[in-house]
Amino acid sequence: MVPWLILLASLPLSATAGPSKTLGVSPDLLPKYTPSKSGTWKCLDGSKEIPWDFVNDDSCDCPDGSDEPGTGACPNTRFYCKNEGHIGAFIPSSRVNDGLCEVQCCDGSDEHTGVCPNLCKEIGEEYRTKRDAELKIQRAGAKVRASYIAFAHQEKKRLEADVQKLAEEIKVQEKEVSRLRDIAERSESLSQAALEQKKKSPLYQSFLSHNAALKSMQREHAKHLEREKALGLILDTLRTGYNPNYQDMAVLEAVRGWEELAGLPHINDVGKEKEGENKDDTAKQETAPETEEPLEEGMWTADQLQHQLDALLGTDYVSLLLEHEEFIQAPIDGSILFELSSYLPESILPIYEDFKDTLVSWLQKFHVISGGTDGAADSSRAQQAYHDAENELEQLNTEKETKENDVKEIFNIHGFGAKGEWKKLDGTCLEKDTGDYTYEVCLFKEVKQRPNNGGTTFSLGKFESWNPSPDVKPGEPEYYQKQVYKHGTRCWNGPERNVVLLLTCGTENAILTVQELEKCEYEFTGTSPALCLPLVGDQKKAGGSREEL
Ligand SMILES: [Ca+2]
Ligand SMILES: [Ca+2]
Repeated sequence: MVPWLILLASLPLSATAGPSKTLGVSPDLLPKYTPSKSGTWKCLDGSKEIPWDFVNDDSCDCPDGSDEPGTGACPNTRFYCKNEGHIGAFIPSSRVNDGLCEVQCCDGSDEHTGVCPNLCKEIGEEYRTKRDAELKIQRAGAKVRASYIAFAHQEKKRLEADVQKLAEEIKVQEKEVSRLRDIAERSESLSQAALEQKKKSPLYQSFLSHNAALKSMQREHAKHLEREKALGLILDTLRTGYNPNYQDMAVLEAVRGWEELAGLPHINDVGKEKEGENKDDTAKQETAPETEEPLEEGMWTADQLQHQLDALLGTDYVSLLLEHEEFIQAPIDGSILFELSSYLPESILPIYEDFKDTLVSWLQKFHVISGGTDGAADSSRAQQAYHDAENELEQLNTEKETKENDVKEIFNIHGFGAKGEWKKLDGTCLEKDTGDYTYEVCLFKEVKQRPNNGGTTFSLGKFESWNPSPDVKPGEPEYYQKQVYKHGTRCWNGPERNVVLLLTCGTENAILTVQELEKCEYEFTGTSPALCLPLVGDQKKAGGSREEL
């Protein structure tokens, strides 16, 4: 028992002699800094066993330096300051007992007692106040961020609905293109002879006669209108210029007759009329010739005749004839072509059905073809209609593709973020007035510099990417803390202007500072709620899955 007592009593003595054996040891390694029963200790890398007394004896014994955590005796080792009341930190062991107080070690534990004051209480309090304020901002910003994410999902739904609508429109338009192509091909590929044969159709001939008759009527009608106008003028002259004192009955009768026909008051009454007295009669008289018999259904009014007849007369009868032919054509029962469908695999059937009509027309073409040239003039209108329809189809397809890409972009980590939190800010413009200039950052678009007192506005660059550093993984929070805008207006005798925008979490989208670090190299700082990640505790409270909705 006695040797044990001596040993126990000697331990605190040796501990007070030098620094504590665990000085400079980080909390995770503390359990490893205990002596064995025989009073020895193994270096952390296991390479050597040394007496426990050799730990922190200011002499390097272990190859990995692990026996000197609290002194600067071993090169390239770290010293841990506990910093009670604040947060623990590491410093290089070379700074231990060098006579200088380290900022990182607010407890002064890197120097002998009494050398450095312990400031951890004040620093810790200050740190916590600052941190609480930051957390408050982060919490508020995270709420805004959640609304951005909800927006991205709405936007995705909206775009997807648009895409679907466009797909339906495209289907309809494809059928239209196919129909018009068929007509155009038929009219173009028809031999002159075959076309002539078709033109012998009584229906077509009747159309031509109707057309010729209508044209003649139109011409005659125009002539009569001219003539009526001229006669009216003659009679008007007679009406106002004849002398009633001669009592020439033939003239008076002609004047009366014209007045009745043209709805005019008698010339002798014109002067006598007092305002309001005979006005009603006159009005009745004047409107009398305008009341015409009602039109039969489908008949044209004088106005339609004047404005719509030319368009009707310009009808492309050849296209109409071909279209009519296709319209009344019944499927040919028993033909090989139509039986073919029963031999085709199901996957090909819809395509086959779509082009069946075209195929029939082609076969018919080969059947009648005689090597003649086509009637190009007749088919030009059909071609035009076909090309117009095709252009429209192309436009629809482009629009659909654009929207499909937009959908993909929303949740792209290289674009608007994995949760689409940046989509809401696409094109949002933020301004910063620095006195001489106003800087405008349109997110994901362009940065501009506008002089406040007149002058040229320069582009400082167009959006290029998020943080391009190879050390930062796309999708990680750090990735979204930096935006790069490149290829702005070239500086005079210099490079193109460009901007690095450094962002942090904030409740507002704002540009805080603008600096030209080097010629034409700008650094902006700013804040955005899109960077405010939900606090871990808050996320759990909210069920954690809210963002995924
Ligand atoms: Ca040692
Ligand atoms: Ca020091």
